[in-house]
Amino acid sequence: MAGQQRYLRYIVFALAIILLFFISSSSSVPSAQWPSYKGDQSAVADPTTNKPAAPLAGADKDSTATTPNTQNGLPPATAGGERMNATFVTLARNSDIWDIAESIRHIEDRFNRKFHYDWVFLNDDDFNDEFKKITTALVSGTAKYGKIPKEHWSFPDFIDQDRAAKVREEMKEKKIIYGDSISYRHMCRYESGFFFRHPLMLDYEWYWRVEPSVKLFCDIDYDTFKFMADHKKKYSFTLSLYEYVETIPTLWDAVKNFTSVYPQHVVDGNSMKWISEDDGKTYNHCHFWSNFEIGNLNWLRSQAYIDYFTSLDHAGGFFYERWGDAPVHSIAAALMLKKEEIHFFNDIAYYHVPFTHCPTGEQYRLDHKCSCNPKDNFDWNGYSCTARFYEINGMDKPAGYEKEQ
Ligand SMILES: Nc1nc2c(ncn2[C@@H]2O[C@H](COP(=O)(O)OP(=O)(O)OP(=O)(O)O)[C@@H](O)[C@H]2O)c(=O)[nH]1
Ligand SMILES: [Mg+2]
Repeated sequence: MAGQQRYLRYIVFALAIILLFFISSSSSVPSAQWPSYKGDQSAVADPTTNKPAAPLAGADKDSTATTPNTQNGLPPATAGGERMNATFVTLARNSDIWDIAESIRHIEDRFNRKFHYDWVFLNDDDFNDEFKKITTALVSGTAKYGKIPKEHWSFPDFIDQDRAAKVREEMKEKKIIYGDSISYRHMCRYESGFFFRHPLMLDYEWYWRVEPSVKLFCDIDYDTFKFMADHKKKYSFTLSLYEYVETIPTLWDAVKNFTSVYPQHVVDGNSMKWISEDDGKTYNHCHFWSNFEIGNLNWLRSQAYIDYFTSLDHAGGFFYERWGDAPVHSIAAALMLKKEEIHFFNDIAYYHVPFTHCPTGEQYRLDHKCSCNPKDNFDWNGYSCTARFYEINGMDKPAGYEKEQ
């Protein structure tokens, strides 16, 4: 009887072992014994054609199949080296949350996940918890939230409210984009003259402006802030174009008034030729598109820039017309910086509706894993001022630019 029981116990034990073997071998979690793609080059698809790749001549079959393509990629997980005193800065409303989330993802994936620079968010209202929770989670540096003081986002007392209201009505009838908007005007004035003076921004020397729903199309494998510092740059752009004349009819008159009162703020060797075809008599409406900017905050906080902004502000055009911060910043950079202090970031592939800057040159685009269509590149289009920037600076246009015209 005892022998029979022992026999039964052995059978149960053996069945349990067999059962365990089946469970472990059918598990979906790969084990250490998971078969590798060892040497089987044909199993790996070529991402450009989606066809099986041909084995690489002389390559180590064991490693090429699974080694990620990191050639010319971003620097290591966290880039070492000197850090700059820099931050991203975004002006936004709570309702912009998902559009700014998209922009942050692009900037982080293509650049900041390696550098972890801070991000300052500014708003004329309080940011709500949802906005803060989502953006904090997305930013790899420290996210900071600031409220704009009322006096930086309201009508100055020297503005005639009735006159401003009449202008908005007229612009609405003429169907000028944002022509009837009060908040858009506060936004343009704030970006022109105040964001760099917000208490949160005073801690930094460099900024990169980011707007909702922008995209980056290529890896940026170096520190752009350090590049600016090392090369003595103060302002930069990716896209340039002609401003909508109806929004700035008297801006150039206000600029000329400023330069006559403060001739000392206009520097020798500036970019006047970029913004005027007649040595300053008239403005040709070229401007850097300021929804993207990497720049130096100390320049914007300098006496020269503050005098410039204050002078323009008193001319009233932020409210009696619809002056944008793009021509305001651009004219300042063109007149108050030396030519060499303005940088065109050909390598930052960028989109803000409706224009794209896609770097000219196929090899660059391949090396930096760019996903933009070169046909969308705006640079060599007749409505862009970038060719003019190359010409006045005596720069050679990138090889192949003619094909993109
Ligand atoms: N806090 C706040 N931010 C604003 C307001 N209006 C615009 N902004 C922000 O200011 C920046 C510029 O505004 P946009 O609406 O993008 O202006 P735009 O680029 O000329 O026009 P779009 O083609 O609509 O992008 C963006 O970062 C906006 O989020 C506002 O009333 N309050
Ligand atoms: Mg925008």
